[in-house]
Amino acid sequence: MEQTFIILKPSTIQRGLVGDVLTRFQRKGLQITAMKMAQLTEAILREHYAHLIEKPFFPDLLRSMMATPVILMVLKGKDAVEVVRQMIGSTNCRKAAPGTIRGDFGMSGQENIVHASDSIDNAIIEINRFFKPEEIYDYDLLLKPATYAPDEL
Ligand code: IDP
Ligand code: MG
Repeated sequence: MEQTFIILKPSTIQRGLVGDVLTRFQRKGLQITAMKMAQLTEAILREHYAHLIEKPFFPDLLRSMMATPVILMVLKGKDAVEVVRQMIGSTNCRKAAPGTIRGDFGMSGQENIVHASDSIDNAIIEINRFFKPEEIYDYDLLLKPATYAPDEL
């Protein structure tokens, strides 16, 4: 099954929303296969946000992502990359649809609660950037037969 990479951003830690966001992913039926707290560095953020380095807001984005430690996660499920992108909503929380994580929990374009991989290829790159193979756990989710039909497994 597909895996995707998530960051619970510093604003989520500061605002006490870690449990609420995590609950949404778990209730959906996604499996947590890796999770840790880490202080991100400028070097790793320059890799992770390479597509944004030339943007005027990049220095603010760096400061924001290093303001506190973050929580890094890998979530597993059928079509997990697309499912999670739909769950988080549009980049700007003020434009994100109600019912999405950003639409329900945020008011900002920058302080937008959560990062999630935007493609299967990027998910693989990002998981490898932030996790060692031995930090990702391969275990059986006992509720799987109640979560999926046999032909979806
Ligand atoms: P995404 O997080 O929805 O994939 P990206 O375009 O990859 O959006 O941007 C990465 C992060 O950079 C966003 O989540 C947000 O924190 C920040 N960001 C993107 N566009 C803006 C902007 O116009 N102003 C301020 N911050 C932005
Ligand atoms: Mg992105």
